[in-house]
Amino acid sequence: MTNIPKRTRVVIIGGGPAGSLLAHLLHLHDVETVILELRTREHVLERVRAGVIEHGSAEILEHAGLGRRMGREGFAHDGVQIAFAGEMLRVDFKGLTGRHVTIYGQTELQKDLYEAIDAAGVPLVDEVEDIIIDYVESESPSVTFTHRGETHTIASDFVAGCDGVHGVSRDFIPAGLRRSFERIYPFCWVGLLSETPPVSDELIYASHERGFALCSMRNEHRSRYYVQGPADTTLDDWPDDRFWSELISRLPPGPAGSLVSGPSIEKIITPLRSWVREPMRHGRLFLAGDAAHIVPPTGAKGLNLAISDVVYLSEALGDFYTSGSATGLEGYSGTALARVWKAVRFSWWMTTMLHTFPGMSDEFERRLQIAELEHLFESESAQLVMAENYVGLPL
Ligand code: RFL
Ligand code: PHB
Repeated sequence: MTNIPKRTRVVIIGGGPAGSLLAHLLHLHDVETVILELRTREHVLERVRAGVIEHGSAEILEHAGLGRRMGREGFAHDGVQIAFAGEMLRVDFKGLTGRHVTIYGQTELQKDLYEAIDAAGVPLVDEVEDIIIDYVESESPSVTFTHRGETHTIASDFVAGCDGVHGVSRDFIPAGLRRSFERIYPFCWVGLLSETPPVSDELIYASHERGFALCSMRNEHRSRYYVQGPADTTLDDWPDDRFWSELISRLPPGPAGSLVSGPSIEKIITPLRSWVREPMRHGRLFLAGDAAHIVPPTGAKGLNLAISDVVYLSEALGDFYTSGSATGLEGYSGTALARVWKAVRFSWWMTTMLHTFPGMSDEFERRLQIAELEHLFESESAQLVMAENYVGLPL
């Protein structure tokens, strides 16, 4: 039975990676928090999502004492492969930037985070409903919610909205003061997880007339694959056989010939969109992670942005409690959004370059796409730009 306090310093809404990492980082600054999560702990721990952790994100997790299992079980990847017109280009992250990415499932990171907050004694109240945030323009905002049929109110100094794309906290910023920016892409990804060895040591991003494909992994025995599908597709359209044959048809002969298929252990449909909500702060309510911005998964940036947001926010709150300075808190939205928009641009660029757009009827955009890919294949400077964005821009 979770003990629900009446007061805390920071109420965190949402116990995904943004919310639980924020709680952990604030604990390291000696700042007390409570996490309110809509779903059960088991549900949060079972969600299959991201796999690529930027160089800087991995360093942050290590410095926060969360790197032990990631160091043991994660894989450092020094580059990725881009497949186009039957050829493969290796973008050499290590050679170009001296940095790499780490392949470590979000599911594993979420386990590490819940272990850390449990060890720190942070209260995590799961299955909360009907969140209402009051008095965000005052010095004492409060959060009221229902838990197992009872209504509770927690008084606080600050509220952090880390409740993801379907969250409610961002709507407590008054309508007249907020703006959204959105681009919906006319396709989705169908993702499949299988107990099969990965087809390649590194990720393969494939551009093909039949549509985009991605070969990723979780470990030596577990692969994660994606294929582009129509925007209105459903899982019924994708029995395993169709998925595997579509994937293989989009890969160059080498990986197509060596790919090992097997029964799916999980399958999802992910719509692709870019969306940003500004500002990320109003009074004492702060937004972080998917609650404020969504990027298409092509650039592998969503989890990494959640991490950078909460680093900025925890440092600003840490400063406030140690020195009384509100400078970091006042600058939070601008600082976070500057980094967010660069990731939005990169994810849009990767998505536009690699997918087949149903609207490419006049062939102009297709010609531009081919020119973009050829330039990437031919130019080390273009590869450097991709590499520095993929491994992660500085915080
Ligand atoms: P989350 O993970 O959605 O967590 C939000 C939490 O808030 C809870 N919640 C509420 N709690 C209380 N009250 C309410 N009213 C609530 N409403 C919701 C939810 O239950 C949930 O637990 O957001 P967060 O913490 O901001 O983390 C963001 C990341 O999860 C997300 O950006 C990434 O998974 C995106 N992503 C990737 N990111 C990467 O950096 N690298 C990748 O390789 C990568 N691959 C991916 C991805 C996302 C994917 N999908 C499924 C969208 C691949 C895929 C297929
Ligand atoms: C994944 O492994 O799930 C993954 C990897 C790279 C991406 C997106 C998803 O760009």
